[in-house]
Amino acid sequence: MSISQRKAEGGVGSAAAGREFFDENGYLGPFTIYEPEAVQGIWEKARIELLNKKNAIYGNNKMNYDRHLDIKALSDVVSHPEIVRRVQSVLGPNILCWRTEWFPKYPGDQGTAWHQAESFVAFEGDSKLVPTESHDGSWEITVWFAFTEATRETACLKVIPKTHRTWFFDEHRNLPYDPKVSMKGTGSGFYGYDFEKLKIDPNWQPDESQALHFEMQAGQAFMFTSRCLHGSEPNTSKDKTRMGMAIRYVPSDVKVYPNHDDQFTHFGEVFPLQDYSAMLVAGEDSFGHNRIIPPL
Ligand SMILES: O=C(O)CCC(=O)C(=O)O
Ligand SMILES: [Fe+2]
Repeated sequence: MSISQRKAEGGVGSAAAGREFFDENGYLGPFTIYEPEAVQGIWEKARIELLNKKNAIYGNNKMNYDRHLDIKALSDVVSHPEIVRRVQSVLGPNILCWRTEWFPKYPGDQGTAWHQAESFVAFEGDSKLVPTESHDGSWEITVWFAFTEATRETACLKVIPKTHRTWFFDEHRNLPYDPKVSMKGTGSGFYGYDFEKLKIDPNWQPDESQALHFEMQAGQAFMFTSRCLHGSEPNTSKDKTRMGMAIRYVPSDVKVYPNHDDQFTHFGEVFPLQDYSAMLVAGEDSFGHNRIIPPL
């Protein structure tokens, strides 16, 4: 591992040191998965496949979640050994990818407001994730994978380290979806949900001076627990789109959508679950809580 890469991982080399850093800070990375030229080729093909929703499990759904279930190139990213081994260092040997989501920021787009999550009620219905074993530390991880470069100008991810130990938001409250909702004066929003309404203390304000901004090259990945305050600032560029894919992982004891037999709704879209499976990217599933498939 090069010195710059070790530095990029927060000064940690071994898996044990990585785990310690993650437990302490709530994140790890960024780390390089593909060189920028390689990921550009993957992205150019994948974005065309994303337009074809013939085999997409949610049909013609604008969110385009979970396309790793039908697009081989995305399944390859989700199950990439360099991502999976880092996830295993925190979650243990048996890993399910339970969701992939898109986070584009087009030129002029507002930022993503500070937020936290763990069981992903988000923002209608019930917990989407329910662990059945006790866990020492985090039991869900998001790996934010950069398909394009992400800079301060184009809305790179920001986090406030160590905030994963305190809940500032109540993710169990439901919120109505209203595409017209905007979060006053912040330049940020939450895609039609007023995240401010989830604040436990309505007067609390995040300490922006503690925020770290993680610029990333295309092909890099950043790992965090969604409990750690995270978000992004507006894309102030004139012509640069940044595209992130959030890959969400849990250990195999976690029940996924246990109270959502048929469907869930999110961002005004309906997601029927008849064809849904979690993807077992490492280890085994001795629990049998979820329908699972191997990588494509
Ligand atoms: O990309 C962003 O702006 C936010 C990403 C995010 O909230 C997530 O991956 O959970
Ligand atoms: Fe998030």
